[in-house]
Amino acid sequence: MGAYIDHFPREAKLIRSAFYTSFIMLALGGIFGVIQTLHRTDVVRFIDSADYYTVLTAHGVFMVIAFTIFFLVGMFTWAVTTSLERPLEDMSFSWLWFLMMTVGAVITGVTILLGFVESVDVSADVLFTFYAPLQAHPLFYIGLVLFVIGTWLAGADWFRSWWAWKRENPDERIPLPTFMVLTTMIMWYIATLAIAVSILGFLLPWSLGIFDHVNPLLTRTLFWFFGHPIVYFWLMPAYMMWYLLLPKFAGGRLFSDPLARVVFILFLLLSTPVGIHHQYMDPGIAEGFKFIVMTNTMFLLLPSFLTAFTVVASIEHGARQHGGDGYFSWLKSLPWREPAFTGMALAGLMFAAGGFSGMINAGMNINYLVHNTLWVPGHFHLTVGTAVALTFMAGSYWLIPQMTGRKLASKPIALLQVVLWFVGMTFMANSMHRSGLIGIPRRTAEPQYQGFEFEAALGSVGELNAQLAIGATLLFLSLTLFLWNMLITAFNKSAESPGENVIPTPLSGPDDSPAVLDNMKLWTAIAVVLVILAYTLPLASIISRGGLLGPGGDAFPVSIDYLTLFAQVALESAAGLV
Ligand code: HAS
Ligand code: CU
Repeated sequence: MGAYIDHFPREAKLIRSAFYTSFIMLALGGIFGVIQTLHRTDVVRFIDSADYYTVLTAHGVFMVIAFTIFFLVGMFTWAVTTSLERPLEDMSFSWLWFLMMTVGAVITGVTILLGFVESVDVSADVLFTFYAPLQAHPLFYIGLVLFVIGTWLAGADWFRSWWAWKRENPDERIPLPTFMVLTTMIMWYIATLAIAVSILGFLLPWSLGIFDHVNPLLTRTLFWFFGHPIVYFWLMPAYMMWYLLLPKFAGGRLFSDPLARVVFILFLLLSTPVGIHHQYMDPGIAEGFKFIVMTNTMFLLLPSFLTAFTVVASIEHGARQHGGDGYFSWLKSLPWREPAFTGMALAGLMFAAGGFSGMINAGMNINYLVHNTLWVPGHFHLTVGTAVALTFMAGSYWLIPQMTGRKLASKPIALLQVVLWFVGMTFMANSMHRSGLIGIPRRTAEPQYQGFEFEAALGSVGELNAQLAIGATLLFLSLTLFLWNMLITAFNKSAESPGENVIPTPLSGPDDSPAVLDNMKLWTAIAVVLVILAYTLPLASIISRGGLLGPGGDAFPVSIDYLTLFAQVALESAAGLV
């Protein structure tokens, strides 16, 4: 065994291209991020407030669609080829999906950026959620469609590798990394069906002028059908890195392969039937449906708790192999000087906080307090903005040398970079959560609302804004250091063996788990049934009242509380029985 590039030079090139593209997207997203924070906190203002939504849309789309997913496809290609120990089946097909994703991302990206050019009548200031009635230029949707089809083909590529491997190894368990890729992709196929229907069936024809209007509640609901699972589409590659790489870096082995499989299956089953927890405040969806969704969401905490347990146990095992002891002093035996380890561990720690703010979001009644306030961006800068982004950056310090055969330009700067991200995000997320609690809204260039005094019990608005601006500046600095390190590494003359591309075998391996865990057809079927159960009635009720194409009639009809009705009937019949 040597570095990845020694075994799979052709795949390494594809993975490198995916990673570099993702870094370019990260750079663009980062620039817009710092611009908008300094603008809304009134620290530095050089854009017009009217352009704020162009900036915010660019920040969102470049970060959470392009950066994350380009990185994911690189990561998953690494996982499948490494664990099946076989090259991709057909490189020209692989380059095709990569090309499709790139063309799609460029079309959507350029359409958004043209919003800055007043002389051209093209824009897409619709934020990353593209809720109707906000309308983008058709090219925005067309780019997205191409991008998503690219990811579908990428998934097909990995499935193809697995099928080919299975023919040669009919009796073997699916290797864990490939298992993670397959379950994630099945979830993605189910989730993206909704966004395909929403874009191709409604939003694109509407933007082309074929329909006069759409049903905003319907397209929103279809968006969140996809929009919740997408957050796990970002998270699952990060989890994969925590399961496969963190134990390795800590000098140990994964505690339990079966538990990891259970976690990924739970994500496949539960990620989609919870999307309505983003719509607790939407009128037109009955409270009963929202209650069911809240229950599902609370179950969905389980795989993350299992992950916290398994990953920390594996790290502890690693530390104890290297002289660590005591209840907590084993923490000192961890390789804190390794940026890849430290970055991922800090990302995990921050995710614990992000997970807790997620639980608060998920409570139907508390959600009313935080929805549409700065609390929510606080939540997702800890989750996608740190658990995912910092893990990807930290992982790159190991992955890029694997893919290039070149030495990492500067380890100390890499270490500084991951710590800076942690510190910057501490300021920013703290400020955002607290600002949200006093009612400061998200998604606005002018949060000050003249004449309105926010209750300052949790800190003055000035102090919160200062923290936000300091946080964003540190993050921008951290990002610059990361990109600089990657750029120099890519052109580094000194080639150095980057270490072995091996994933240590788990302490409890696949043979300790029931074979049914590997039954992809079964889990897909259950996942589909759960989605049907969760969405048929809400969608039917939205369509029956608002129509497929919306107003004309009432856009947001009165809601009927089915569950209350159901509970009433049940109670009355129970009373009748007694
Ligand atoms: Fe969320 C809104 C609920 C997780 C992203 N979320 C958002 C939005 C985004 C987002 C982008 O129920 C805003 C969308 C928009 O623009 O409107 N979220 C949850 C819940 C979870 C959750 C219950 N979210 C995520 C993840 C995201 C993400 C993951 C991205 C990657 N979220 C919500 C709700 C809303 C919402 C509502 C709507 C709010 C509203 O009103 O608009 C859970 O999955 C969280 C579970 C996590 C845990 C933490 C476990 C801890 C671990 C750490 C282990 C430690 C290690 C370190 C490895 C229970 C795993 C070890 C180190 C050593 C040194 C030992
Ligand atoms: Cu969600």
